[in-house]
Amino acid sequence: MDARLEAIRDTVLARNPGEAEFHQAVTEVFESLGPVHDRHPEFLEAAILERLCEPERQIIFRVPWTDDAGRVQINRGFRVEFNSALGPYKGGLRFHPSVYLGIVKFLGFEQIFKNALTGMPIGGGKGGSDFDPRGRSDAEVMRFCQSFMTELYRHIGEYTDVPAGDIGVGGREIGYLFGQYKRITNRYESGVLTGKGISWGGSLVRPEATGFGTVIFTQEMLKTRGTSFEGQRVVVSGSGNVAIHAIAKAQALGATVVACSDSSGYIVDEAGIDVGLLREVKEVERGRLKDYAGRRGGVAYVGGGTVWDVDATVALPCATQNELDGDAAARLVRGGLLAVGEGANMPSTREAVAVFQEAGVLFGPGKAANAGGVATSALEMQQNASRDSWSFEHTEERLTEIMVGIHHRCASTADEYGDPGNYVLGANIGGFVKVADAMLAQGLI
Ligand code: NDP
Ligand code: 2IT
Repeated sequence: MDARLEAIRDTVLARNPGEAEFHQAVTEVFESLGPVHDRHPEFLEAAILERLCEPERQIIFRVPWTDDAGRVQINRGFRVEFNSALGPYKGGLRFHPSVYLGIVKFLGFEQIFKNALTGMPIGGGKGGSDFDPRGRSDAEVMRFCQSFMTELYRHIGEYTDVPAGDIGVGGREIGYLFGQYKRITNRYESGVLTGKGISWGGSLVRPEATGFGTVIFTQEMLKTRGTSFEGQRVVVSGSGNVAIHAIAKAQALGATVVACSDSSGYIVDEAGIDVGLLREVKEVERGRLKDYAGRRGGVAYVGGGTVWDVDATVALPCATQNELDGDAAARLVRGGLLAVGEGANMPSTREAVAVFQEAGVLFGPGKAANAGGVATSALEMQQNASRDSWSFEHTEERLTEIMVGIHHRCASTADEYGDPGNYVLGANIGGFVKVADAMLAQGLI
């Protein structure tokens, strides 16, 4: 890492102790930014990096609620409003027991650059709670969401901060959150949240957008090697929102997706995953992958272990951060891996990324490859602002244009900085320069 940037990075780490994922995300971005600061010394003079790493606002709050047995439960809520240079803070809410400030800050930091890459007018933010929705009834989830919004509402708004979903937050949760916001504020402010239901201000394609976008981005990478998804053997991790739609799109483009996972294990379905059955089990019944294996013949269920033991030509990590380490990366490379498209945020460790890059594997980092979700959220905001709703075809066309555009921006930035094919460099520099220019123009704030 450039020595000037390393000194700034060390100060950031010391100021934010114990936040390992935030440290990792900052380090990874800083490793790309040396050449930009050679060309733009004004960014150093204006302390752009120091400012970028300090969130504009961090909100931590108590979320009290009662469970179905009448017992009082207390969770912790977060919203980190990281950077508003390009537009209102924008980013999802994660409900998972692992959530703490370091996770919210890593996600919020990544979101700044991701949102910049989309070309849409959105800043970066993220939030969530250590609430675990697993095994909770709808009524419990509703009471939790209502309590969460009873504090959050005063910090958000269509021109201020626009949350959406992430792990553990899907259409059901967005519905309860929107209902409580509307009740407290007495405003039908559609643009305050995205990922809404289609009859009350949601956008077609938003549920599919992250997974579809990841596959579109990966297809663009494959094209640079004269190939496509046709005939590829694909492994996907996770079996939630992003994974399901990545599987569907990859198979629509002619690939066979032979494996996917949840936090308990993984399935191997050599015939290609039956997306209809997967959605029935995961989305309708809120069941486990083990149930999928029980219902479909010829499927192996492996409890525990790692889905990255299954050979693939294309890997799409769509579960969570640091789920694919250096050893797994080396195994995948030995098995004939051609490309990786990150549907999740920071799923590959820094060691894994190094293994992929050294082996010449096409590697699309999350902040570029999974930007289709937030980009379609911005399309939802456009529809809300104009009180309009677009067709599936039109919206998917916009998503495709945006993903092709992000691929082009990353690839051409990597070329410009003398490292063709390095999408990590292209994404980090491409996102950073846009935000840094806006911050310079807006003065010392
Ligand atoms: P979901 O909650 O719908 O699904 C998450 C999936 O990942 C589940 O299969 C879950 O398994 C698995 N998973 C979660 N945490 C862990 C863990 N600690 N260890 C192993 N498996 C785990 O979330 P999404 O599909 O929305 O999100 C997946 C990833 O994509 C996240 O990294 C998210 O930040 C990212 N992302 C999401 C976007 C969106 O629009 N939703 C946009 C861009 C990125 P189990 O059911 O067993 O918990
Ligand atoms: O990580 C992400 O980009 C998301 N969870 C989606 C954010 C959004 O505002 O749609």
